[in-house]
This record gives sequence, C-alpha cells and structure tokens, in this order.
Amino acid sequence: MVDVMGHEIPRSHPRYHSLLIRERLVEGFNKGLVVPQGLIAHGRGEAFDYILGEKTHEFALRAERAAVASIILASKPVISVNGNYAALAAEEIARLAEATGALVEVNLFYRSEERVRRIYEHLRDHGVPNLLPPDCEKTRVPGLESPRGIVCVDGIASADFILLAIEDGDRTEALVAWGKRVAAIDLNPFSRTAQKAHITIVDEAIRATRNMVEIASSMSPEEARRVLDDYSNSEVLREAFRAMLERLSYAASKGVL
Ligand code: PTJ
Repeated sequence: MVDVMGHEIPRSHPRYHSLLIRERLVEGFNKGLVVPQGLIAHGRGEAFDYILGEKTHEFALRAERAAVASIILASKPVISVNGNYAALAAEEIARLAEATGALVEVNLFYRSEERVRRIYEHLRDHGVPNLLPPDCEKTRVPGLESPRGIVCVDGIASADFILLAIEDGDRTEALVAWGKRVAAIDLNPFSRTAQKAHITIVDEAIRATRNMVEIASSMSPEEARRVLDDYSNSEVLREAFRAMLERLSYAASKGVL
C-alpha cells in the first residue's frame, strides 16, 4: 500500500503505476507547477498510451535514439520543460541533462513569472544541472503573441536543437518555423506537435526520458551520426499509426485487447 496525499493505492491495483503517475501530476497541480489544462492534457495522453499498450515500441526507441544523437551532435541543445514535464519527470530530466550536458529551460504555454520560479525551484531541488535562471535575459519566439512566446536569449533563442514534451502545437510550429531542430515527446501522433516536429517520440514522457538517459550513457558521436543518417520521421509516424491500428483491429475482431 502506498500513501499518496492521503489516498492509499494498493500495489496490487491493476492500474497502480498509472494511478501513481496521476497522483504525481495532481501533486504538481497542488504545488502550482501544473495548470488545470495540464490535467486535461494528461488524460488525453493516457488514452493514447492505453491504445499503445503502455509500453515503449520499437519505433519510439528509434526516435529516442535519434533525439539523443541530435543532442550529442548539436552545438547548443536545450531541453524545454513545462509544468507537466517537470511534475512528471524532474529526476529523469536531471539525469538526461547530466548525461548530455544539455541546457534546461522552463518554458510555459500558460506563463506567469510565479510559475516559472516554482518550476525552476522544483527542477533545481531535483538536481537538474545547467538550468537557465528565471531572470535570464529574454526575447520572443517570432510569431507567438503574449507571454507564451517568451524565451531566454542564452537558451531556446540561441539553441540549434530543442527537446520538448507534452507541448502545445502552436509553440512547436513556431519553434520549427524559427529554424530550430525539434524533437517532441507526444503520445498523440495526430497532434500538431507530433506532425510538425523533426523527431517525434510517441511514448510516455517518463519512459521516454528514462530510455534516453540509458541511450546517452553509451552513444558515441560516430554512432550518433549513423543514427541520424538512417532516421526517417515519417516512417516512425507511419509505424506509430500502424501499431495503434493493429491493436484496435485485434480488439475489434476478438472483443479483447
Ligand atoms: O505548463 P504549460 O503552461 O506550458 O502548459 C502545458 C500544457 C500541457 C497544458 C500545454 O502544453 C497543452 O495544452 O498541451 P496540449 O495541446 O494539450 O498537448 C499535450 C500533448 O501531450 C497531447 O497530445 C497529449 O496526448 C500528450 N501527452 C499528455 N501527457 C503525456 C503526453 N505525451 C507523452 N507523455 C505524457 N505523459
């Protein structure tokens, strides 16, 4: 039995892991890291993960390898972290930034300086290195109005590669249009983020980041070049849709998954 904020979750519960992750997000919401819209976004992600069988598929692993390869070969890679990603995967982000030397920037759709500071402190308390401070010099992503376009001059604005997760499509599109190479972790292959990113990781954000830490521990620059030469994002997206179709076809014919 694990006690999460007064709710007891028995380890034997068939949805134990999913419930634990959910509680992590609710805790993030109560601490002011996650916005209410982030809870809705999480539910959408869960639905796609359910269809995918809640595991990392081979096509996702291929995209995760390509994202790590891109970080290794980039001159200035930045991991962009929003409220959901911070609440779910702060430890994994710390290990990925440590393994690769990538910078980490808090970048929010529903931006307030108070939330940026809270998320920054949450990441710092989880040992995230290379963190851009909330008072970094700022500029704007071209084409993004309002505070959601604010980024650090020494971070995303001057990055050549950005890893983001659980992100809104509008922002992903604007970063790509700005000339950034973008890898996106998004369980929904239909989303604008998934469709617009150069590398689409159709996997759950915690699992994906853990896998990337593992991959980063042994990838050489030569292997990174080979991985990127062989990579096709449209193939990865096709396989993600095919995996969903196969699971749904099986369920449609047998009545079970
Ligand atoms: O913290 P902020 O202010 O930057 O706001 C963050 C949210 C999530 C509210 C904002 O970025 C947003 O509205 O995102 P969307 O447009 O709902 O897109 C989120 C995408 O992430 C959806 O396609 C979900 O299916 C997907 N998703 C949700 N949870 C996960 C996920 N993908 C991977 N892992 C997850 N845990």
